[in-house]
Amino acid sequence: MACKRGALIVLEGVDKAGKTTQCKKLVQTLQQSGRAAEMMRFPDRTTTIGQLISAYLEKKSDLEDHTVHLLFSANRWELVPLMKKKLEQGTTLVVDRYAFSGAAFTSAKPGFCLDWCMQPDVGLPKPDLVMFLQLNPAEAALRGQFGEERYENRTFQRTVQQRFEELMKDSSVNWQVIDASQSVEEVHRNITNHSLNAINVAQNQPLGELWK
Ligand code: NYM
Ligand code: MG
Repeated sequence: MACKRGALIVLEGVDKAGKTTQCKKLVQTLQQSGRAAEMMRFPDRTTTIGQLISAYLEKKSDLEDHTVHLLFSANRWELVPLMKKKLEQGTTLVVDRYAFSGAAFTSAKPGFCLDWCMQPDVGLPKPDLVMFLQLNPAEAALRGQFGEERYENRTFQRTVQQRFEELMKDSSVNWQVIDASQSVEEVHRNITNHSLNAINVAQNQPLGELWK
């Protein structure tokens, strides 16, 4: 019998919501329960394209806005063969940001509409579950200062949050909103429950295509 496929699970949210911490904890819990699971993150700064993106985010280089948007998308597409292979082998992928960050961040810039920003990512492997870690700006501020990278300021993040809210209206995507103001352990419990459910459902379904 062919092995059952892994689930594609994505965590999204504005900066400081706790995505990275929760991705790591989820992978650990899944592995401890005997399930194959691996973490990925976008941008993946290790590839050649990822290094261009990283230099841009660190303000070491300037890139034209459309260009960097397409690089973020290309950085996902270049990893699609690997993602598909792992999923087919039965490994669940826990992904820190995906196409939703791509569309939300670029469309928060003047002159960009959400629809244009979504197009380059149409047809990517469709997540079986997207959890949006919801944290209000006041709460996020309590978690400390933003870093030095591009986009890490309050006005921009407020617009990003609005763009995410637009994206969450799309019922073709399995969105779950998680209250990220709870304790790390409480958030983790919520995320684990949703994930186990998604893993069960996904194993009997073909992988979908995003926004198609
Ligand atoms: N970002 C992330 C984008 O602008 N477009 C994308 O497609 C993705 C995946 O990069 N502020 C932004 C959001 C973040 C920044 O992410 C780097 P991280 O998770 O801090 O490395
Ligand atoms: Mg960050």
